[in-house]
Amino acid sequence: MGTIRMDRRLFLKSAGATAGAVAALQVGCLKYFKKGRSSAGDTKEIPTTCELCPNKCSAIAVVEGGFVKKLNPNPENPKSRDMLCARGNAAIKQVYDPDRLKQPMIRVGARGEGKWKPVSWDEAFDFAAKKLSEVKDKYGPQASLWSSTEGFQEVFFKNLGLSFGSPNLVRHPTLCLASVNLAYSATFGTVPSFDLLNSKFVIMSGANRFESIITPDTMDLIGGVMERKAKLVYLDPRFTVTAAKADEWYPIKPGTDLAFILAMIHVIIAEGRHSKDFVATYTTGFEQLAEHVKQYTPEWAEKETEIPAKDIVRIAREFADAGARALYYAGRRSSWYQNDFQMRRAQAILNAIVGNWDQMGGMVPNAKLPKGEFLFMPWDEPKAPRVDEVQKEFPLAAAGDGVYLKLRENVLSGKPYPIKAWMVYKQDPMNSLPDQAKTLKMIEQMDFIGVIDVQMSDMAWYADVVFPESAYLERTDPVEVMPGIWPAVVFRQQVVKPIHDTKPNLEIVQGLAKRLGLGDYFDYTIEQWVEAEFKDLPIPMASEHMKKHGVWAASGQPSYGKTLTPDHRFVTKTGKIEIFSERLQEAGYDPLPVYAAPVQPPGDRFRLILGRVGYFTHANQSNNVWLHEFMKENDLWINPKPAERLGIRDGAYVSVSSSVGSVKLKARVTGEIRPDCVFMLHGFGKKSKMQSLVYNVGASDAVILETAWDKVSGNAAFHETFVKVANA
Ligand SMILES: Nc1nc2c(c(=O)[nH]1)N[C@H]1C(S)=C(S)[C@@H](COP(=O)(O)OP(=O)(O)OC[C@H]3O[C@@H](n4cnc5c(=O)[nH]c(N)nc54)[C@H](O)[C@@H]3O)O[C@H]1N2
Ligand SMILES: Nc1nc2c(c(=O)[nH]1)N[C@H]1C(S)=C(S)[C@@H](COP(=O)(O)OP(=O)(O)OC[C@H]3O[C@@H](n4cnc5c(=O)[nH]c(N)nc54)[C@H](O)[C@@H]3O)O[C@H]1N2
Ligand code: SF4
Ligand SMILES: [Mo]
Repeated sequence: MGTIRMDRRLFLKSAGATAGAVAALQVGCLKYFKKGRSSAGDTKEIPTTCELCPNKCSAIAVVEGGFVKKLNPNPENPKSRDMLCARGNAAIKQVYDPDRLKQPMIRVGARGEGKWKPVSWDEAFDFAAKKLSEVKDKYGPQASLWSSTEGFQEVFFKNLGLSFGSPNLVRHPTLCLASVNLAYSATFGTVPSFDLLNSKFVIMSGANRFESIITPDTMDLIGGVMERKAKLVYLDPRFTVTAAKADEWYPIKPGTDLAFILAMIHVIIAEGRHSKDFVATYTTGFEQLAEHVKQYTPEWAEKETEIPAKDIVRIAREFADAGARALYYAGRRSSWYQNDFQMRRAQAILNAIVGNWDQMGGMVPNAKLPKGEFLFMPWDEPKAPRVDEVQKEFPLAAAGDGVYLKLRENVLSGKPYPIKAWMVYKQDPMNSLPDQAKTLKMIEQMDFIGVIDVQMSDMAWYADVVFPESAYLERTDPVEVMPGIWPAVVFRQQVVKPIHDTKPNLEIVQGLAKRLGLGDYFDYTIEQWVEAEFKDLPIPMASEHMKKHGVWAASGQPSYGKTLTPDHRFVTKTGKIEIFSERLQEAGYDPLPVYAAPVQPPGDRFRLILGRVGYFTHANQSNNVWLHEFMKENDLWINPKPAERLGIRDGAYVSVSSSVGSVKLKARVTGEIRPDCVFMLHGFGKKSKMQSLVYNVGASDAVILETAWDKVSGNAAFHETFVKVANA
């Protein structure tokens, strides 16, 4: 493919209506939902915290006659900045969804057959406790797996797993951001925030902020970078909404961002444009870096990335000239390639050498706030080693979160020991892990599966017992402190009483704990828990304030530069920012990022890449009746050139096959993607008949994605699958 550098306006003209319309719809929907409070006679306005994605935006629920009528943004939150997105607004439909889980259920047919018996909570608890105890008696407590995704009540679930005696808690980070977090920690000793509001020059490697919403970054990109006319350079094999808004978009060859970054470093060092004082005072290993990047010329990188060398040189110069206010933005979902850690490390190093650390408009270490703790009765630490052998295989990874895909391999092989029970909280491994057939095998070999969810997810569909949690608008959750440039505390409180026979997670955990002989560890109420947390907050009358406002933010401007004193010790081995990392070297990894060209798909195949749209979160909101209006079925983006070669017409059904599975979905023939890759959204092709709008509609990418992971962090590598596309 030839090299393309697209000016945004030019592209919109040439691409016709589609890209523009999508951009307008998605960004427009942010604006549409932003303002407008309603009020009526008996109306109550109750502040709370949105739960529909990890951002934790502050919302104000308008309640009339016991019903949530509307959700408004709460301007007091500096992170969500008076914004509630389309999903946030549609949370109302989570409560009043006819498909939602309304009472506990026990499976009566075969797993996945969909035959359920509605039962009382006592029956559900007795059944699950009996099964968990049987597994514990036969195989030991370590034979139980406790998997979950972040959420305010996740703590109770994790504590149940630990007090049961299992070391095998596995969380979402190695499906999401483990490699980027580890790369920045390895370099700076911490994971910073990015001050987009004040930056002058931003480069983003596929961090699609106008659709993959992260607060405050998405708003800062609009209010900071766009309005101040700071420059945004965006690399993505797809023309996303962020590409449409960028000053320059490069459809980079997938998997080659590391080459682009190394060549930028090459140019900056060769031309002496790095921040010499900063490098000398705060970093270690610059000389090795200078030597190392000599090989990575812009001409070489052009061949790898398909971005013209002259543009790489110019971007490197502009970036270095913006200095402390230039940002190579980290991105969040870094579950891309098997060398993801090293790509993110190179970004961190590039940021370090222009001296943007702890500067206005640069990377800023997060300010934190203290919070009280509820003191519960402690239990003995689980004795067994983890089943995924994290410490041995991934010595630098966050052991407490586990390495999900390695864990699945070990569970399937039964080594180092068997896992026979699986408890799941707020997670859908059927759609969030690659290779669904493998996940199904893992399910098959379990003696017991219990799922706690608000809807009948595909994972719940294969469970033995389903515990319906109350929706977030129906419950009070633990207090959350959000570190950042503008740190804040948020509180989620009950807005309406549960309308069905559901319970908050704490009560589900307590019901199980009592029957497992672990009741004493959970002998408290949510009110006692949150009051203890309010205690150490730096807020006068914290409890009253949080109930009345739902959020508290430190006032005043961020204080930049606190760590910029020559005697400051970074939390790294040397106490400096580690450009060259001895720690990585000792663990057997490359101490400086080394480029290896990604394996290319053979002639008749395409690389499958993933991403998001602004109106769904992951795989879990396509059945929300309001959000469903935005998209009723997913499709496969394919470039017109290969489509023509294969005789594929826009809107026709195609089969998409990999070495592990095959799916059928509609083709979207579009110039908004490179010819060597295809793209599909996840969250469709559900197996659960209780997701009636999307059951068997469209396709799930989990069926065709193959298993691969990043070597250092263990993060899933979701963009390493090659697929064949043919008319169905
Ligand atoms: N194919 C593919 N896989 C991916 C990704 C991708 O883009 N494509 N993205 C990856 C990333 S970045 C991430 S973070 C992970 C996310 O992985 P998951 O957390 O598994 O993703 P979701 O689809 O959001 O599933 C969350 C589940 O929680 C349930 N839920 C929602 N609210 C509540 C609640 O209040 N209480 C309870 N108990 N349950 C609730 C939902 O109904 C849903 O079943 O997926 C990763 N996997
Ligand atoms: N609306 C919405 N917002 C969300 C979420 C959601 O589900 N929906 N999920 C939240 C979560 S948990 C996360 S982790 C974040 C994820 O947000 P991001 O970190 O922005 O990640 P994605 O949007 O999954 O993928 C980013 C882009 O990478 C591109 N890409 C693929 N391969 C390459 C490559 O080799 N090089 C480059 N340069 N680009 C490539 C894809 O085309 C895609 O557009 O979003 C968060 N915000
Ligand atoms: S970004 Fe949207 S879905 Fe996520 S917390 Fe904020 S309002 Fe809710
Ligand atoms: Mo994520």
